[in-house]
Amino acid sequence: MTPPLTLSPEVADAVAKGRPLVALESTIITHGMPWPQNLETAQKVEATVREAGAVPATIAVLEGRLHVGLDPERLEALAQARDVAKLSRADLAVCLATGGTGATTVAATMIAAHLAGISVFATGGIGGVHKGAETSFDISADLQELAATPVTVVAAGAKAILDLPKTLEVLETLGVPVIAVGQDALPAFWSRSSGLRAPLRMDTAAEIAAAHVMRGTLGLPGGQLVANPIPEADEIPAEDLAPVIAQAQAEADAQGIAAKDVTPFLLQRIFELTDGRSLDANIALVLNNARLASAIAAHIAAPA
Ligand code: PSU
Repeated sequence: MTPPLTLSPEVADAVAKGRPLVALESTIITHGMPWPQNLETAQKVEATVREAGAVPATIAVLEGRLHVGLDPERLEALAQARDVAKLSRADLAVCLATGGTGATTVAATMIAAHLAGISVFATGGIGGVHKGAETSFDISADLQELAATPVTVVAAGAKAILDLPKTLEVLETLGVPVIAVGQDALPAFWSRSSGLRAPLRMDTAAEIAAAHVMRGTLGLPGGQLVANPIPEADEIPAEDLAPVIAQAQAEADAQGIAAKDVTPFLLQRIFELTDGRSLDANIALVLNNARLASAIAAHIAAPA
């Protein structure tokens, strides 16, 4: 039996010809950003990947098939859909086997990208260890996926709503390379620096591509987390955000928000509390990540 995988004609052609491809997730569209900025951003990200010479492959589960590459109509329908499932490693097979529809998180998008033969994936920020995890045990399945599936994920670090020191510790335990791009500090999503030193630093797309290929040569499972700082002009200083994040987190705790609902709740509240500033920054950092991911994909497709 083969997986119920549907590659768009453009993606199938690029895979067959060994052209650079960049996988893109859909949870950021359905749960990460409000309408209509979610659709506008998804379209802009695809256009950015194309301008950079790669082929975008937005991934989602539609009526029991894993789509890699969405046509404009499907992308728009997904962006407008309500109550879409948020799929991670645990629920992907159940959704496919029951003919369901759902958006893919970082974890599920990595699985799909790997099945389709795509090595590089751009997103905003990965999930990680939530604040208070010592009692809630809330740790994103994205971390385990980075340890298991050989896809290089370009993000602006882990989201600043998380406990970043604990997230780094878990990634270290899992053997996931965390590579800051062009600086020593780990970026913190909306801000360029988390104040923590990243375990690794690389300055060029070519180096990052070479490290991806080397992991494969060594037979190491798992991918790389490329932590690309948000452009300076778009960042929100960490000290401006800290009280906002604390308020959103306190509201989530008071309302008993748990499991998969935590991240979407926090992102939405921070959007409201910053009068949309957090969304502008989120869009800017995703586009920035799409550009770097395209350059890495080009180097993997045609090594120097
Ligand atoms: N990047 C963003 N916004 C998002 C996400 C990433 O800029 O909403 C999504 C990704 O799909 C990621 C998920 O996998 O947030 C993390 O969810 P959780 O913390 O529940 O694992």
